[in-house]
Amino acid sequence: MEKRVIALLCLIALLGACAPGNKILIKNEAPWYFPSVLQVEPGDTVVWENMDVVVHPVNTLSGPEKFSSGHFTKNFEHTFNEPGVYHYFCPVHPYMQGFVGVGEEVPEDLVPYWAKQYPPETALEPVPGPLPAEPGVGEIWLDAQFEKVPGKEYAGTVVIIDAETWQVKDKIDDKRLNNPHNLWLSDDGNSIIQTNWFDRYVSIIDRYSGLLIKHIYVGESPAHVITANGKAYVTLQGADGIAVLDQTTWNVDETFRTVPGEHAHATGEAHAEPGTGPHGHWATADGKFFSVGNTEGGSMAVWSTETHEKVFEHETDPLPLMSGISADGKYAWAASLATGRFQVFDLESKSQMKEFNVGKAPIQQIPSPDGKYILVALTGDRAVAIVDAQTFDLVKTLPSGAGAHGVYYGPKQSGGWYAYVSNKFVPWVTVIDMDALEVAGYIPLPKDSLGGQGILAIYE
Ligand SMILES: [Cu+2]
Repeated sequence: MEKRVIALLCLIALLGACAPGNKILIKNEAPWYFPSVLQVEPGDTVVWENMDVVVHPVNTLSGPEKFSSGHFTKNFEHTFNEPGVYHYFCPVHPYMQGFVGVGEEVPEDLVPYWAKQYPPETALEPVPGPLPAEPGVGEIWLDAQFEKVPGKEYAGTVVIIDAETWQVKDKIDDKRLNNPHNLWLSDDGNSIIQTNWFDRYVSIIDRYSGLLIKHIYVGESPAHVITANGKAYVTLQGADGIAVLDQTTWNVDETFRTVPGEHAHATGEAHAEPGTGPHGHWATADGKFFSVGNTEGGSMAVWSTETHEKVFEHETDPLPLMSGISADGKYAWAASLATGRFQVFDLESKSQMKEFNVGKAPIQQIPSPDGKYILVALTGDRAVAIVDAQTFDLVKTLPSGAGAHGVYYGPKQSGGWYAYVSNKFVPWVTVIDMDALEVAGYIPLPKDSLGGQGILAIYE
């Protein structure tokens, strides 16, 4: 055969192999983009096909040109004309990160360890230290959001730890749990309210039997949940809203929007504009106000639970995954996943009063029950920062684990508090002694129970 013919056949064969190769599938399990690193040539078109039920916008973090898909539901395509390396992510679930190398190879060290392979190499790290010497009280419920269970379609389980023995005593793997992200105790202490971040439902779980007793439609990408005034407030990150649930009937009383009018995606339509993407929130002690981080919109806002009106809003650096508020409602704060900038707002004068760098990639920023400190999980530093809640000075930073994410507090048996810190990419929970401000120990998890995000101590 002539050399030219062979070359042509090879080219046809290559094109045949290339065409489906320019597709990236989006799924609801790690590493979310299949493949997470794709090589193409200038002029090639790449198609993202969303296999999941909720939206995953494609936004560039860095690259020769920037683009943003908006809230597409099924397919999004982009033609890459400028050569170079493109780093993109999902602004709703920011650990979803992928790369397109256009006529250039993607440098290995640019790809985050969790996007490279799953489970990541950190999952094999040995637990760094012993169990806490002093027992805690009650139980710790942990959302192992990435855990895969054979026969269960969606990722995620809820792991229950006995805080007196530090042993895992149960695991909830109901088939309906879909990327369980954040959880809260009902006011009567009988139920756990569990969000399913890659779905449209909130699960109500019986605290004692661990059975899922109700599965309620709330809307796109329910992220965090808190309670106040007999209600549960659930942020709908993909639908730009807050669903208000009655704790007696578990019906959705109403859903108010964090953008004017109805969100187009709530009706199942795609739309081009990015939303506010409300994610993590926190309420005052009297339950009259809560503060929320608008992850996609790059701001924080304080809402009245009585009028459902926004009483304060301020810009933040990109990707604030949460905003907290002091028990007395005097101060609110938010930290940026992208820059580590921690901003504090005086809600009386309605202005920013302080800012500082808290560390790399902060996520939850939870005030301690005694009001003394705010613990900030630093997913990028694998650490947790302790911030003084009166002066808003950074007190110290303690090691936690890869993907440090969530914080919650539970009592020590002899009095005082422990903080429990979840870590997405290692199988343990870090325990901080809030009197000594030191690591008290580590709670090992089953090796597959990765993805630790929402964490809740139940001790009443
Ligand atoms: Cu997403």
